[in-house]
Amino acid sequence: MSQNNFKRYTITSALPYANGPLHIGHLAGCYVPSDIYVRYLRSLGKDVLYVCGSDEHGVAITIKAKKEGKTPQQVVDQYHEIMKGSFQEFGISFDHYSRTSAKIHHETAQGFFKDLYDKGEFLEQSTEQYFDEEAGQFLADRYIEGTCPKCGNENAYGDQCEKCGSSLSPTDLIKPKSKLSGRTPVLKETKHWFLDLARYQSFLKKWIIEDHADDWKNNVLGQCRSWLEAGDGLQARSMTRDLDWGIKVPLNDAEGKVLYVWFDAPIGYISSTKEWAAENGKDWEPYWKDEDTKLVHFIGKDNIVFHCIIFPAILKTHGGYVLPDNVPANEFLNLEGEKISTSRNWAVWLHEYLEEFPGKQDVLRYVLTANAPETKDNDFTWKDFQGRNNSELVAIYGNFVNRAVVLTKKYFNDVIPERGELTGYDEEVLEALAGFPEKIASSIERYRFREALGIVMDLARLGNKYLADTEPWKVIKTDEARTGTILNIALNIAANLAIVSEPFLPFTANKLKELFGMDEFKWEESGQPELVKAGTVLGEMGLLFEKIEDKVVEKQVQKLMDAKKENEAANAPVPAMKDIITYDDFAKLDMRVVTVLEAEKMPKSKKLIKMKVDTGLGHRTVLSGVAEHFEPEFLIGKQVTMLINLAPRKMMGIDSEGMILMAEDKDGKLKLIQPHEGTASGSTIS
Ligand code: B3M
Ligand code: ZN
Repeated sequence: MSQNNFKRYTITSALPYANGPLHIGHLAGCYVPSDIYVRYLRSLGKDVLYVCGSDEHGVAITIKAKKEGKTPQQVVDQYHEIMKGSFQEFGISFDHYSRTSAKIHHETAQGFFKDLYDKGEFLEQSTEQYFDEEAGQFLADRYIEGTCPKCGNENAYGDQCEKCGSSLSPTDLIKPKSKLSGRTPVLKETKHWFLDLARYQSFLKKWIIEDHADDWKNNVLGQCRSWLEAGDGLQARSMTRDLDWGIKVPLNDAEGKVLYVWFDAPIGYISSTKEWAAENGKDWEPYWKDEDTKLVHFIGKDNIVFHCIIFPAILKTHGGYVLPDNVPANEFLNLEGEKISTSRNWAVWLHEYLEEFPGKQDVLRYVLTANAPETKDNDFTWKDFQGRNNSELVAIYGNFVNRAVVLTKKYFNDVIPERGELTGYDEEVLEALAGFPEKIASSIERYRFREALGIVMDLARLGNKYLADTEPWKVIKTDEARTGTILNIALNIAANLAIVSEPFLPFTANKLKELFGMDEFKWEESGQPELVKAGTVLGEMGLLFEKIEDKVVEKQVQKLMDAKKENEAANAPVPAMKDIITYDDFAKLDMRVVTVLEAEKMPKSKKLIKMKVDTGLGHRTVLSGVAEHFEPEFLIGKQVTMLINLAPRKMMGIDSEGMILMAEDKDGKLKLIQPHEGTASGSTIS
């Protein structure tokens, strides 16, 4: 299992759907872990290729396009750029970031399909599927809604009921409805190409459950087992869809059909490699075909079946490709106790984070790793974010490095002092230092990034403790040479810290690199007692970490609460209709356009504003409970609508002679009801 048995490394992380910006769940799920792993391999000097790209097909895209009133192409163009930018900003160091709309990808995916087709690997089956006669198209699972047969939820999807979690097929739904037209769809025959997974059952079982029992993560093995050991075994799965967005099925009798997005997406890793190779004058094939290549897929848990069962079956059948050595899938990250949700806006968006915490990419990387959902779902909270920043990054890492640097500046003019004779304690500390890189590496190689980061922080703790124990700020008063030795050792611990923390905190490590004038991060050089030499002049470092105040995180929590309220309001039902009235009832209401002449807050009232209005029939005084919604100045001069024949009512000692009409939003916000411009005061409303 040692890294050294492989000649090169192909590392992939899931291709995110180009249907929205990235949030912390994406980073925690697979991008930060894969980036840590890759940076570590690079610092070992390995031949590593790290590829990714945008997943631009499937109904995830077409549904978004429909919702935004855009074409699918416009949607993917927009989000591809946004996602690519966010990855760059967070230091996710892909060698190449492609997209599945690329020509090379269409060709590659079609090539795979054709190859499997020619080998007779597909079962051609005609089945009846729902068709929307008004929209003139077959309906993908997610385009059908209806009542769940298991729990009665009226908004179950064609593939799943989100309320009771049952997995469904569209024909299971009671009262199915097309999301395109709202009509009841009809069943119509359509032909599709199914991958007969049963044929690979025994191979997959041996490869995963026997060969990888010891090195794959338990959560991954567990899911694979549940597929492979299910009573009726692996079922055939359709690799094509009736959809007008995607990669055309490369057969003559497949008009209007595209490849299933999960057929083409993983092949995107290969296309991305081809594109990278073409742009860099390299050969792509060894990265996928040479037995000495270690292929690792970083993904989230919802992608396990596709990466451990379906894609390997495709690669195996095609032949000539290596299979993944590991698929270290993470569980999910929740946010403040609730599932992250794009549609409910319950998320921390990366572009917004950067606006509010500029330059603090490493803080987020740190928190997401220290609290990574490696073995179970985990929760991101702003309180934890603040705590880890203040009491770990600032108090341990930052404090240690700062003290060593500041004292060197103060006592030795920024020059790393000579190391004199070592005490027993010095030797002990240097010996401990030497043991760190291997421990950290061992955790990284087993995909235990939280654990690895914990050990990195232990090294910072060691440095902190060393300074606290040796007290150079006191020793300087009596023994400059000894002070020099202490700071020399402390700075060496810091330089080592730079190397071993670089995979996790690349921005911070780079500052240390500048400080020490190091040229590259070489893992093999870490652990050395004299990594940086006496006489070296320290460069500029800049601030590493700074305390985050309560009010800053409270604002973030508030922002989430606001999003929740807004969302609840948006989804709240519109109030039901009141009882029917007759025309005569209606005709009794005398509603007019009036103009507000004066408006002021009622003293001692939170809610009431007193207005004087021109009704066209004279001036009236009205009290209106709108002080929490409008400033009096805003109302002056506005034309609004008023019920003028409402019996006067005394409020706070004043007669209110009528009622100003308001529209009330679902979230309780009031809006004025205003006439078309230039309507005279006193105009009747009917
Ligand atoms: N786009 C699903 C997802 O974003 C899918 C991953 C493809 S990896 C080849 O969760
Ligand atoms: Zn249900």
